[in-house]
This record gives sequence, structure tokens and C-alpha cells, in this order.
Amino acid sequence: MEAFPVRSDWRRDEVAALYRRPLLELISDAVVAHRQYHRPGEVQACTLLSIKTGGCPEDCAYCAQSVRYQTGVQVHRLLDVEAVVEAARQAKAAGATRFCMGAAWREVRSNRDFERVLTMVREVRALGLEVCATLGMLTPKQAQALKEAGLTAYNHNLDTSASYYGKVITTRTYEDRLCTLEAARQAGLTLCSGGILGLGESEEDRIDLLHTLATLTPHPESVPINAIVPIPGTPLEQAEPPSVWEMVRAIATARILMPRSKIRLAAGREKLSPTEQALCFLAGANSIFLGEKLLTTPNAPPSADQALFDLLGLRPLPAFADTLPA
Ligand code: SAM
Ligand code: DTB
Ligand code: SF4
Repeated sequence: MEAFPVRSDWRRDEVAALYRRPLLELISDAVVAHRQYHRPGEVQACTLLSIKTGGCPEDCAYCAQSVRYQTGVQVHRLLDVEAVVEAARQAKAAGATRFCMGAAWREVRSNRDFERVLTMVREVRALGLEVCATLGMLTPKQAQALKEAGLTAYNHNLDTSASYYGKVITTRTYEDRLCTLEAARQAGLTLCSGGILGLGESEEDRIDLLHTLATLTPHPESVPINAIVPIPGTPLEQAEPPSVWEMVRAIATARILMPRSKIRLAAGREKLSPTEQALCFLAGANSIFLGEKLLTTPNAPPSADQALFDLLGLRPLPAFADTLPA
């Protein structure tokens, strides 16, 4: 019997009990679960690029790119293929192994812009990088086209619990989100799906979110845990970012629930000290965003990340690496 088996039949009460364990006990188990499936010290480095910025018709209360809020973000149409490939080349040279392209779209339309995204996927993949995209809702046919172009992963976050979702976003439903994840899965893409802490949700909502993610079959291969980055002009401009303890608790719980997945310490890392980030890695985070910028906000500076990797003895995870044999 494996110590920390991969299971998708987690009960809500089991997730709640895990989430509420004394923190150091939770971390100790997360350390063991992490080592069972991953080489400790290996951290996946992903770089994000916003390929189409702002002007999004959705009303996500946290987002700098919604057309409904005055956030000062410079709207930009879909970038040219050459600019994206050049950014991917630079990301690779800086040590990234996964390149993630984000578009401020409600959904993909099957038009010339989508054809251009497919070309971007083909060309970035040809550089030997894993390619991820986050483009909003997808149909099964679009998911298939992305897969055929060489996309590795599709990012589509559940963000929070099903019951709190309507407090954050009213222009689409949780069910819509789950349908897109299903379309991507059916097309053979790996999934990247996680959430945000600090939307004003309760502990129950965090437990619900983790329960939903951990009962997807199979689990998302990547689970980003974002801390809210409060954006002036959005309804969540005054949101209180989670404490490091809340981040660590969510990461450790996710690590035990989905032991084979990569848990990404995503947005909000810039605000954490090296000591706080070390605690997140110990608790099971093994993926980060590397580079100057996330989509519209600054990320941890590359020089600080290099120093952190040296200090903690972390190594970049190679592209397309598998987890440890069971
Ligand atoms: N439009 C697509 C969508 O919503 O799926 C893709 C881009 S969207 C910006 C990607 C994800 O970034 C969101 O689902 C959310 O989880 C995260 N995000 C956006 N703004 C954020 C913020 N201010 N703080 C933390 N996470 C954020
Ligand atoms: C994810 O979970 N977080 C990233 C990526 N996936 C697309 C986005 C974070 C965005 C932070 C706010 C911004 O830069 O606009
Ligand atoms: Fe649009 Fe995505 Fe931002 Fe929501 S999170 S407003 S869908 S870009």
C-alpha cells in the first residue's frame, strides 16, 4: 500500500480534516508525499506572456483586464507570432522549461486570431519548451486543434468554491469552467487548474475548492495556488492578501490530496520573503513563474530567484520530465 496514494475519491470531510490539521503535522506529511512522487529540490520554471491584453468582456472581480473596470491596463490586440517566439526564446535562455500564453478572452473564437495562436503553439513547441495556454472557454474541437498544434497543457482555473463563484464572477458559471476542463482533458491535453486565495472567501470555500480539484479524475497535472494581487480599480482592490500561513496550509493540503501533481506557488510570490518561499517549497510547492512579469503585474525579480535557487539548493525541473516511478 502506498503511503500517499493518488486518489480521486476524497470525501469532503476528509479534505476538511486534512486542511484543519495542526500546521506542522500537515507540513510533515506533505514533505513525505512530495518525496514519494518528485525529486525534492526540483522546481518547474514557467514563464508567462500576455499575448492579448485587456478589453475582456468578463467581470472577474480580481482582474486587471476586464473592460468593466478602470485599471489603467494598456489594451493590446493579439501579438504577432514573431514577438511571441522571441519572448519564448528569451524565457528558455533564462531557464524556463514551460511557456504559458495568456489571452484576455471570454472564449476562443474559431477565426484568424485562433489560427495565429495555433502557429504560436507550434513554433514555441519547436523550441523544445512545454507550451501552455489560457484563452478562456474552449469547445472540444478547439481543444483538439490545440492538441494537434503541440500544446502541452491548458490552464483554466476554478478560482474558488462553486458556491462562492457567483460573488466573484457573474458572466459565466462554475459549470462552464468544468466543461472547458473536460473538453481539454478529452482532447488529451494535460490540465493546469487551481485557485486564488484572498477573494473574501471562507475556509469552507477553500476546502470546497480543494475538494473539487482533488476529485477531478485524473487530477490536474498542475495546480496553481495564487494569492490575490489587488488591482486598483477592480472591486477587489482592497482585498487582503492571504498570510504565508494560509498559503502554506493550502499548498500542503493540495500536495497530500494530489501528490503526483505539480503545485505552483503562483501569483503573489513576489510579496514573500526567501524564508517564506522556502516554507512553501517545503510544504510541497514545486513550480513557479519565472521572469519579470506575470500577465499585467510584476513577478519576483530574476536575480532574486537565482539567489533563492542557489541558497536553497533548488534545481530547475527539465522539460517533459515525468514523476518518480511508483
Ligand atoms: N481569460 C482567461 C481566463 O480567465 O481563463 C485567461 C487569463 S486569466 C487572467 C488567468 C487566471 O489568472 C485567472 O483565472 C485567475 O486565476 C488568475 N488571476 C487573474 N488576475 C489575478 C489577480 N489579480 N490575482 C491573482 N490571480 C489572478
Ligand atoms: C495562474 O494560475 N496564474 C497566472 C496564470 N495562471 C495565467 C496569472 C496570474 C495573474 C496575476 C495578475 C496579473 O499579472 O494580471
Ligand atoms: Fe477576462 Fe480572464 Fe480576466 Fe476574467 S480573468 S476578466 S476572463 S482575462
